[in-house]
Amino acid sequence: MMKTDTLDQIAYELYKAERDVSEVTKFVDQYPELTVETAYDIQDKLIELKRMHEQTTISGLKLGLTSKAKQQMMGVHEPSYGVLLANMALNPQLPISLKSLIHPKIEPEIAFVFKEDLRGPIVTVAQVLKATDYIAPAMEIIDSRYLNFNFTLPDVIADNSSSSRYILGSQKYAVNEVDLVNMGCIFTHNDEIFATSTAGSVMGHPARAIAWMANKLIARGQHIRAGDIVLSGALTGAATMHAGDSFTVSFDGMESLTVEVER
Ligand code: 0L1
Ligand code: MG
Repeated sequence: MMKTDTLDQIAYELYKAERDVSEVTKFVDQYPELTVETAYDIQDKLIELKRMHEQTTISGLKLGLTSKAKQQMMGVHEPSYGVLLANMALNPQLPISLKSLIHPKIEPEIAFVFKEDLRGPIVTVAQVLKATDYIAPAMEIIDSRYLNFNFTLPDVIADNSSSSRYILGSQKYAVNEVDLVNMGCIFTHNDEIFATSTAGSVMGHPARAIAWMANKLIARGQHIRAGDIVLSGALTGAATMHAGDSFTVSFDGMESLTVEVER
């Protein structure tokens, strides 16, 4: 069992790393007893710190590590989740400044916005779809606070699953307007194809990742709330961001979403 003071201290170090745009080294080296469950306790503390100091509110949740490729890379068998805050939302009409980010990467996602609460422990894909108000193309900027993105599963969970910023397209789609298994996705970087994928690359169906999360959250007394935005997991690998870059995600049947990085 790790002491509460230690959990508070790790949460504060992660908060400070983001605030000061600096990196930390992974905590499992120092605390090999750090478990996934304890890491979610640290994540809760980190979110409380950010809400208090940044005067912001929770806007939703994100899935991470949903692709088999990323899970194998990290030697884990399950995804992770993190919390989205209102001040992480960026407007796609405005160029993105990298000034406050450490080593940002960007990835295409499908956002689900909920009209009903969704509580585990036996949430199904059908229930996720029924509780969804609309979906929208999205991108997530991930910016691990760990040196060189070097971490284990508990480390990354404590660090709010590397979440940093998110961008939603303005068009809304009903869940039955597109094929959430076979829908193609092309992710371009400076007009060159960076990667292609299909919606089903996220655990066979992005709503399956959300069902997994709803079933995990209830064990911590938490749930998806009406109004929440949920990023359901990356469809491709993440692209490193540099000044002047442009990124576009085009999903079959949905309006494409482009973001530009400040020069
Ligand atoms: O959203 C994600 O898939 C990121 C989860 C954490 C892994 C990473 O930082 O690469
Ligand atoms: Mg992501």
